[in-house]
Amino acid sequence: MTPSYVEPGREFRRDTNYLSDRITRDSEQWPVEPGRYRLIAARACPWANRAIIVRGLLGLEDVLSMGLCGPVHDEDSWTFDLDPGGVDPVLGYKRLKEAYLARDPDYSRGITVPAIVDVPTGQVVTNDVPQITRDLFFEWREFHRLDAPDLWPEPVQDEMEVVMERIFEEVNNGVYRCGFAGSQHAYEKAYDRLFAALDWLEERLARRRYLMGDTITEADVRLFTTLARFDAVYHGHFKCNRTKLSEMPVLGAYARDLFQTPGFGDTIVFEQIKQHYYVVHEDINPSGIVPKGPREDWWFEPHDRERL
Ligand SMILES: N[C@@H](CCC(=O)N[C@@H](CS)C(=O)NCC(=O)O)C(=O)O
Repeated sequence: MTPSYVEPGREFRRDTNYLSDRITRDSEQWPVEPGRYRLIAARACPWANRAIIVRGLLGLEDVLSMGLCGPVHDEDSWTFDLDPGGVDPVLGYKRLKEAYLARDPDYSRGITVPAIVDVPTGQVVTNDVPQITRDLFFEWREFHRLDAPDLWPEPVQDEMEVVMERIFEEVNNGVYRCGFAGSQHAYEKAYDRLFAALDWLEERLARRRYLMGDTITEADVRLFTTLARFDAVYHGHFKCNRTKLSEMPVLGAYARDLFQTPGFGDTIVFEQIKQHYYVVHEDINPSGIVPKGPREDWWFEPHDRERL
């Protein structure tokens, strides 16, 4: 039986209970160690996309390897169907589930990406989305490339937390709240909240190139992964259709600016993104048909954001 994402009559509720061990410099069990861990992601998933972007921006590719699951999955969740023989070459697994069960044979919650796996034991260490990128920045510093961006600038950290919280609640999760609403009322409430937040961002970004000012931060990474999927998936599949991203002048140009920045657009594969949402969420798209559009050339148009 395929899973159902909509709970009839209810607002969408996200499971944010994670396997929350941390890989840190001074951890006895899970110390930062080059070559020891493997990030498991999927190009389709916005939460995994954050980790892919941050790993790349910080230049951690040589110390933290990455495995990628294919875009579609069944009730047993993510598989390594993109790899030769359908097996992750490092972990030897066909399914990500095997790494979760290696950690806890009774594991009964979501088999989610991103997840970081300890290669020697084959166990998931963490699938804690916000903590993963935070730790890649603060705990793996010794291994960052020399010109790595400062994704958490000290002077704006407090304000950044507030901005990121609102972006998570209203935008990153807001699109899911629209798409998986279990009643007309829940959907309309979710839609209003989402577009109120996008209007706030449209205004905020009219005055500055990036969310926190002149430089790219973690907050931009978190917003980008939702915006990148907006017209391709959320506008139609999740019914977030007051306006397309491409119809919002400021937010659209901001998203294109990031997309054209090395480390952002090059992580996006629209075909996999569309396949994932339109095929996996059978309850809201029973035909499983994946739309052909929208055209992708919009992403490469000039953005004129340098003037800010
Ligand atoms: N559950 C995490 C985010 C990770 C997540 O939901 N990933 C999705 C893909 S976009 C997933 O792996 N879903 C698989 C499943 O639920 O079976 C959160 O709420 O922050």
